[in-house]
Parts: sequence; C-alpha cells; structure tokens
Amino acid sequence: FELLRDLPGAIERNEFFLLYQPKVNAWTGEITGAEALMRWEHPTWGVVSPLDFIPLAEESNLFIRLTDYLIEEVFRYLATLPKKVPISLNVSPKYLYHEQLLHTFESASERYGVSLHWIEIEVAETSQLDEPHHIVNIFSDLRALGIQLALDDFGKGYSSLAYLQQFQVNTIKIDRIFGDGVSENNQARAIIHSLVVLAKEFGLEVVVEGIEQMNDLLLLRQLDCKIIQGYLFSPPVRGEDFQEMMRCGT
Ligand code: G
Ligand code: G
Ligand code: MN
Ligand code: NA
Repeated sequence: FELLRDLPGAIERNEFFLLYQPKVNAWTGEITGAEALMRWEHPTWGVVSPLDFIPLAEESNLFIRLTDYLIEEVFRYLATLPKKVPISLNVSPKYLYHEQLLHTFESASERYGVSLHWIEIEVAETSQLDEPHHIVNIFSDLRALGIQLALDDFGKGYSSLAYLQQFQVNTIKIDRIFGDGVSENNQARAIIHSLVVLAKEFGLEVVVEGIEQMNDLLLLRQLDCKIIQGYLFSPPVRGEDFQEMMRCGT
C-alpha cells in the first residue's frame, strides 16, 4: 500500500540509513566486527524495519538499488574508520544473480580505497538458494576477491547442513532461536555445542546471535563460542556511536 508507493522515491529522498551492531569476543568483549542493518526513516511512519520493506523491494527491482546503496554506504563508512573492523552486509539471495554484483563491490573498493577483505556477505540460510551451481560459482568469485561469506540464521531453515556441504563459506551465524535463552534450554545447548564442533571440522568461524542475558554468555563461553552478537553487548547503533564504542575500546 503506502510503503510500496513511497519506496521508489525514498531512495532519492535519502530516507534510508544504516545501523551497525557490534560482534564481540565472548571472553574479552573486544569488538571484532559489525553487522550493517538497514532502516527507512519514513516521513509519516517513522523508522520502518527491513522486515517490512525488504520483501516489498524484492518484489520489484528496487532491491538492487537498495543493495547498491547498502554497499556504497558501507564502503563510505569503512573509509572514515581510523581503525577498521570487518563489516557484514545482509544481501538478498536474489542479488547473487545480479550481473553487476562483482563489479559493484570492486568499483566501491577502488573508489574508496578500502580493501574487499573488510567485507563479509551474510546470506540467510532460510532463503531458498536455487541453482546451486550458480551459487557455488558466485561464492567462489566473491571469495577470490577477498570477500568473506557467512550463512546467516543458521539452523533455522530446511537445508542448513546441505548448504554447508555445498557452499564454501567462512562463517556460520547461529540463529537467535538457539542463542537466546540457551542457558535454560538443554536442546539449544546441545545444538550449539554440536554446531561448534561441526564448524571446527569445517574450519569455520561461529557467531551466536541474539544474546541478551549474561547467563547465556557464560554458557556460550563454556561451549567454546568465540564471537557473540546481541543486545547484551549492544543493539544496532548509528555509525558515529559504533565508532565511539570502538574508540573507547569496549
Ligand atoms: O535489523 P533487524 O533485526 O530489524 O533486521 C531484520 C531483518 O532484516 C534481518 O533478517 C536482517 O538480516 C534483514 N536486513 C537488515 N538490513 C538489511 C539489508 O540491508 N538488506 C537485506 N536484504 N536485509 C536486511
Ligand atoms: O536475520 P539477521 O540475523 O540478519 O537479523 C538480525 C536482526 O536481529 C536485526 O534485526 C537485529 O536488530 C536483531 N537483533 C540483534 N540482536 C538482537 C538480540 O539480542 N535480540 C533480539 N531479539 N534481536 C536482536
Ligand atoms: Mn544478518
Ligand atoms: Na541472523
């Protein structure tokens, strides 16, 4: 309805912005990276969640312009950081079929003088990744450029393990349905424990999402999880605030 009507013009009107949520070392609290999360500042509705506008954008080709904006904005931001950390971008699986994909990353990297090693792409494991051959090839091209790859929302979809076997990625992000409340849930604990063991076998990094409580953090340390993301440490924040967090070394 109205969101759909307003979406095309919103890009020109500069109504989108990014928040950054830190990923931190579970032992030291050191910031190891951040995930960029998009928001739409709608003139009448206020801040709109990507859960509401990404599906709309994916119905038309607007998701390409939004992803182009995301990439441009993350490089612009990285260029301003005195001490860089890797930044993760959520990319619609559909964008993996966009023919300008590699060019867009390379061009931004050159223009901003920021190495592609600072970029990680998160692809939701819950999404249907059709044409596995294409995905395997595009992942391989992206890795060749130095871009890191993560399977997002891991464990929540239907084909987690199949994807892990088919697609070479660097990281799995364990979905927050397992991380949130893990200290009071034996099943979640067993699942995370197994995924940590599995990830080690594959030589993958593990990030556990949705950590809000100290007890969960303490348990994740026991399970040998090294990197966590969640409100316990910080919600997604404005770029200036993320930079300030890094400066203070929290
Ligand atoms: O930040 P928040 O928890 O509201 O994000 C909700 C969902 O929207 C998450 O699944 C997240 O991955 C997705 N999301 C956030 N920003 C972007 C973006 O820039 N592009 C895409 N495709 N998805 C995003
Ligand atoms: O699907 P993806 O993992 O990209 O989505 C990340 C979403 O999770 C973002 O919308 C972000 O705002 C949200 N998020 C981040 N940390 C927490 C948390 O500790 N608890 C909850 N409930 N949501 C979180
Ligand atoms: Mn994500
Ligand atoms: Na996720």
